[in-house]
Amino acid sequence: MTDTFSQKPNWHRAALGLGSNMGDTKAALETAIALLQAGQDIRLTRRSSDYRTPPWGPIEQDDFRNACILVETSLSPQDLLKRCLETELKMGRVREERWGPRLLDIDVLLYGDTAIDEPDLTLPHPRMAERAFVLVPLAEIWPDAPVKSDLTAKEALKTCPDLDGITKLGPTTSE
Ligand code: GSY
Repeated sequence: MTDTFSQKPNWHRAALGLGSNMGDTKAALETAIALLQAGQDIRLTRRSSDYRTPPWGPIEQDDFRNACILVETSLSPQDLLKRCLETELKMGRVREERWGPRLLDIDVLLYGDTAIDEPDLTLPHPRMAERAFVLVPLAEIWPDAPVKSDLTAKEALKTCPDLDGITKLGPTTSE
């Protein structure tokens, strides 16, 4: 299906989620966003505030810094995912424990209104409608984001169970 957002032919709107809970998390997100835009094929159009979010999952670990960005891209969804993984590796990410601490995580959340179900890529991102650490920043910059069929980010937030403990960080907050 065609994304009607972009004025440029063959460019698509995508939403990415970023998270970090190791080292200088503020710098990690800033550097990742800069690296993603370094070529000619990804343009940043909106960036959410950063949020301090309690870790999701069974492992006890530090809080995360999470944010979402909207981009326009001429990459395919698969190449956009590849670029996100390359960016994580460039920034020194190594294979971590599932649900464990991480230097940087970049998830492709949405690519226009495209639905994909492949072994390495499912769109819309299959878990985002239940994760407050994704929904809160996403709803800030794109309240009507279609996070599930017939459910927007703003609507999903109303029933999202884990909103407690999420704090919006100011632009100068380093921790
Ligand atoms: O799925 C991304 C990595 N991650 C996160 C995260 O980004 N934020 C929060 N709050 N918890 C998380 N658990 C994992 S794994």
